[in-house]
Amino acid sequence: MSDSEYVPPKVWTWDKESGGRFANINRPISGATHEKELPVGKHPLQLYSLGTPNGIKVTILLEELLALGHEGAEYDAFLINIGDGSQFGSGFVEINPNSKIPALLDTSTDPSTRVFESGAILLYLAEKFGEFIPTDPSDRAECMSWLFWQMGSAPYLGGGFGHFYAYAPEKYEYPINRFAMEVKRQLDVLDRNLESREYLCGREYNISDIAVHSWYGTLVLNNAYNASEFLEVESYKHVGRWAKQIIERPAYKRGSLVNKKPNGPDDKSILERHDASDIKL
Ligand SMILES: N[C@@H](CCC(=O)N[C@@H](CS)C(=O)NCC(=O)O)C(=O)O
Repeated sequence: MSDSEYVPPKVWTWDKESGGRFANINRPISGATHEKELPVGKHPLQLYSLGTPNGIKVTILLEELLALGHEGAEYDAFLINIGDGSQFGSGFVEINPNSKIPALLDTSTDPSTRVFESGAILLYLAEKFGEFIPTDPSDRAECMSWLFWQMGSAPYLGGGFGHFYAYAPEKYEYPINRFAMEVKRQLDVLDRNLESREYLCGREYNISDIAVHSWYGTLVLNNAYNASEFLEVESYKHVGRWAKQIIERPAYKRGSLVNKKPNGPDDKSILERHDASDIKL
């Protein structure tokens, strides 16, 4: 426990400096901070995103769809730099009033269709192309269950554990304990499910695997928060097996490179994607 006890004031006030690594972008108000039109490329699908776990869900699915030959899944992926506040530009806020990446504009419909929330984007694309989502109602329900499980669970991992373990200005024992326990419980939920199933819903890879892998697969492969030892992620053997299997998929390899700043000369990450040839593997 911390030595100094915090006593909440009667009315909360905004302390601009208190947010740790994200102090300069987090605000208690929504809406645009500045006028900025979004660029529009040549393809049917316009994605405005960043290569975070929520962002790569969409580019991985798009690459899977393209690998199956769906030309309508061709996309322009524009970079939204959340570190410099681009999510608060007026054009972005028009397609996502919640000011968070990813956001998609489907220009093949009349009028164009906006979609925000990564889970909603996965569902929209899976339904549009009739892929990576089961048609049988029971199987579909299982897929939806794991998809929504991810959407409800990941904030404990990212906003809770990741924030306090990796980004908060100081290490506080209480929230780290609280969220480490929850994340380990979530990993155990996944591990027990994957003990008897190849993928989350059985033998078919679907959008729920894409969604869950981007957070929990990334975590067990030690690509998030440098917390693999702390959380003993190797003990979740079935999650580890599933996570390693998925990163071998060509579409995963392609999609996970998009909207990321390359980290050194051997890193094939790309800031924007406007053509299949932009990804060089
Ligand atoms: N539930 C949303 C969460 C999206 C989200 O949190 N995006 C983060 C990056 S991973 C973001 O844009 N943060 C910017 C901000 O909070 O201002 C989704 O799944 O799409």
